[in-house]
Amino acid sequence: MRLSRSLIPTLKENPADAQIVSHRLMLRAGLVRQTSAGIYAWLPAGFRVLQKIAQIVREEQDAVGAQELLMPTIQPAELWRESGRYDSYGKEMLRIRDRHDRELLYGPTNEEMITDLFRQSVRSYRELPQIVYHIQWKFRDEVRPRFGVMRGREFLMKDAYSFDLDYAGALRSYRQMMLAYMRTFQRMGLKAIPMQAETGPIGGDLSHEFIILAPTGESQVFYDAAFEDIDYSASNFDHTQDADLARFAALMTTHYAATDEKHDPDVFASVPRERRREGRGIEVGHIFYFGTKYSKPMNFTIAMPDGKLIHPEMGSYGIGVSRLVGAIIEASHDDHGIIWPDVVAPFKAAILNLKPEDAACTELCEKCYAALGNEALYDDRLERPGVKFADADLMGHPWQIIVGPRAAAQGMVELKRRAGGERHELSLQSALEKLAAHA
Ligand code: 5CA
Repeated sequence: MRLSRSLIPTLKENPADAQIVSHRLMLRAGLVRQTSAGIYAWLPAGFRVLQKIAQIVREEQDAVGAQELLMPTIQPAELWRESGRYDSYGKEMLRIRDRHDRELLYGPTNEEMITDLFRQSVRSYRELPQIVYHIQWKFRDEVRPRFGVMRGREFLMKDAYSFDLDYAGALRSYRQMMLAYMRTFQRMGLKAIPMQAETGPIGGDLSHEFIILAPTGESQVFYDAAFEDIDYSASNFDHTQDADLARFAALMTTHYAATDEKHDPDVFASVPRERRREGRGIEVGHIFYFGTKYSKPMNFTIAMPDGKLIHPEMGSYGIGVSRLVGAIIEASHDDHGIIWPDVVAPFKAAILNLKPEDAACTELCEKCYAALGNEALYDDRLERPGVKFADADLMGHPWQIIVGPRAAAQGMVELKRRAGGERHELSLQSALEKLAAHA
């Protein structure tokens, strides 16, 4: 992309209304713009990050056998009357009437709709277990939307739903999701800790929140520092083997970790003093086991081998895809701006043309841009070098290829790594090779 013709409106000054660093940087780096309270437009660079995060989430859901589908954002009120949540959900639910005076709502979550889809066509024990998921926009009319995309009203969520014949099966699905979640967050360079949590309006009796530690987080958390040393790289866990899942779940749940709602000071006191940690965290995911809470009132039954009918055991599993953009920035920035982890960066590299009116400079930049294509943001603007340096640091591209007239005359460029800040002068060819090797 050529920056001169991109909708990436960077800002020099800090926007007055943004209280936390990720919100400030998302506005300043031109990733998003607010269109109504708690509702954001994703501009080209921000949308690239959102899509990269969604793709990692998708790959890890697929890897444990979940099937992707897409349910609509608008749902009929009747389904929610069946579960009893139409009234209990309260003012957070955006209720709508169509021209025929039919009651609809903009979905805050999809337990009812997926239960309805399953009961229409799944009848036999032979068809279960199954896990399905979608990545879809949700709306919750939060009283106080704040912190940008971290607590929005419209936000992108990955929500998965599991259907099993019995508790043992439901527990297996729960653990498979827990494994998928740890792999997902790790791939994004985040250290998430699963913590016992309240179930809230989703309901049920087994629930974990996945928390990223950050001083600006909305949750107060308590945990055993032993967690920081666990190598949960998780590659040695096979999601199809119950023994592996049990071993993984034990690793995730042995050490004390709880949000303030579930915190038990007496149990926490049994953690050796030097390992007790207390701090703030951002909830990037939340998983729930709730048994027959929806399948029973919605009368979804499955025929067992002996002909008996049972209500399937269910769970639901959410990841805040749009919230993750903010959470990653909270975890990875410095005074100059964002430092994107390579895997979610909107562009792998920025090409900084320090003197567009210089023929050698521009020729080398064009060559570089042709080689990198869509992965590069080419700063071809007629701006001072200082502006380009500042914007590139602000936007946080993992690499900067800096092309000035003196070195360009020799076919040389400067390659800068955003994290760490090392710079090396080398030929364009070597710079491109270095980038390729870093895939
Ligand atoms: N149905 C369940 C699981 S699919 C559910 O809705 N869970 S949730 O309420 O915990 O939401 C899942 C995730 O969405 C949260 O962990 C959080 O990361 C994200 N999320 C929730 N509310 C917001 C919001 N207002 N803004 C941005 N992200 C949000």
